[in-house]
Amino acid sequence: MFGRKLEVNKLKSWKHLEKCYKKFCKTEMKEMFAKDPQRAEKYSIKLENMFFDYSKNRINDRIKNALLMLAKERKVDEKIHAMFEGEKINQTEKRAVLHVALRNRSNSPIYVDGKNVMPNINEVLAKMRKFSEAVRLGKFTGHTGKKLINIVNIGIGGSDLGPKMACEALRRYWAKDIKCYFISNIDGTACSEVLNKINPEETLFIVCSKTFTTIETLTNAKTCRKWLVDALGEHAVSKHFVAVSTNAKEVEKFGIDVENMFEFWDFVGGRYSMWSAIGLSIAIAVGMDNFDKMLDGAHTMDMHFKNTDFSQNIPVMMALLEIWYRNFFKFANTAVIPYDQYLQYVPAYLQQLVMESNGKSVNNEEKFVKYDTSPVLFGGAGTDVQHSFFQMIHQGTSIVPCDFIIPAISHNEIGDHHEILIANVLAQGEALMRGKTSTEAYEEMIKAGKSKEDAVALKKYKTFSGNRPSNTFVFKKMDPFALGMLIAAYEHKTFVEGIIWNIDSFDQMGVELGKQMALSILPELQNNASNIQHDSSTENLIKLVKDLRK
Ligand code: G6Q
Repeated sequence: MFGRKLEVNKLKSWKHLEKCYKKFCKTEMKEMFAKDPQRAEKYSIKLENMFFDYSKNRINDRIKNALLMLAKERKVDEKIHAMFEGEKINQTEKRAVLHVALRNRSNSPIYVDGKNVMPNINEVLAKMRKFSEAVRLGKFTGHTGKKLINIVNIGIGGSDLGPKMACEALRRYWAKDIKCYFISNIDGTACSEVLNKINPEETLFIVCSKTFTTIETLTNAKTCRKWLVDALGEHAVSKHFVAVSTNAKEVEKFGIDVENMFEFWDFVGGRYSMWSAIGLSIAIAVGMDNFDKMLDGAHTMDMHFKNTDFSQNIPVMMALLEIWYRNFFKFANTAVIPYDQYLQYVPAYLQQLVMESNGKSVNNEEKFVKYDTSPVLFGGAGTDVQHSFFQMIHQGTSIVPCDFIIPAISHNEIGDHHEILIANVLAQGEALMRGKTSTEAYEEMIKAGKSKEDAVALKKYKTFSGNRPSNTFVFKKMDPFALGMLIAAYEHKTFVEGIIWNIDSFDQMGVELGKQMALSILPELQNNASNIQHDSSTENLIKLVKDLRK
């Protein structure tokens, strides 16, 4: 369906953007701000309690229009429509892409292969409500009748990062007596550290795996199952283990009753699955009403994305700005910095969303692309990261466009902490944009009492080139609705970039390669015969580790 023959970098709008780049790449943002008092207003969008300021970017109206032309030429609107209509836009896996159906609060029918998917989705949501309420109220108890207060999510990648990020983001909404834990890594430490803290009688394990064949998850689940059976006996399993999967056969084979299974579907990609039953840990921690509010927030963003003119469309503008930097300025990195401790896992979550979706080099016509795709995304919570990688953000030779995320009200308003926090983030954005000339640096030092000699010697080191872009998202408070909006905005941004780059954002061949390769070396480590020929480095390393483990 995406059978467009003209390569993206041959399009008229792309060529026009190349010209725009040549003409404007040196234009200073601070000059554009000085010339246009309306700039902040002009380049910002408000949606419900979310405010998106993109005025600190190296754009003007001409560039914005050229970027919008690119979206038009790439027929972004048609492809958005195709996703919402349940068309199989994941072309390599021949699947529909319907995380939007999971939060389709209007309940309007969405058809895949002629079948409306909404009744099944609603059924699972109802099952999640019933089960999460029973756990929270102590009506569904453990084998010995004790309340289940430790919720352990076992899963990896998309079956871990979303629930872990959202549970942490919404920590202040947790039921008082409930604690959530996440076991993802195959490293035995991940399992041990959790199991050492909890009592089996009070523990519910949620095994999350779309395929139910992922070695890390199954190994961790087996270890936890044994731990539970050793403590409480085989009969206890049905009271302490539930599964979330698309694969009932494997769930049963593992030893979890399918009655205790929450279903999801192959039209939900792993990294887009926290809105499905993969979010069960979130629902138990914060309650289904709050989970629903998160879905409401995401749906609000979905409708905005689907129905709003691109010039005022938050995810589309986010994507176009990134394309501008990635493909024309050749900026290879981007950073996301939430100024909210509870959002500390958002960068890790987005790392997967963005890099797994768009870290591709073959286009939808089976050709290698001749332009850059996904940037490297990194980040961390402010203000911590100001004391680590911000040196590079301010003065490094590579420019890193930043997204700042700020809740105006903290969940923990203590003294003036939050005002100091906000002052920091706003100062960062301003400093990155304005920079500091060597004359300013010199004068500042003289004013602070430095000798002229020292001030001359140091002024270059204290110069900041500025003109470094950032977006700022402001929310009233980071509640479930706001979180839903924020995450959905990034999902759609990623999708739009994939459309423009003409790649399939919904497969993950690289992750699958990793799964396959680990299995090929395992028998050798376990002294089982293998006739696989490795390179000499790998052979040496296998031998070294085996010797050390003797
Ligand atoms: C996500 C990826 C990947 C996946 C994990 C776990 O989009 O496909 O991160 O989520 O590999 O897979 P399972 O859920 O099948 O265990």
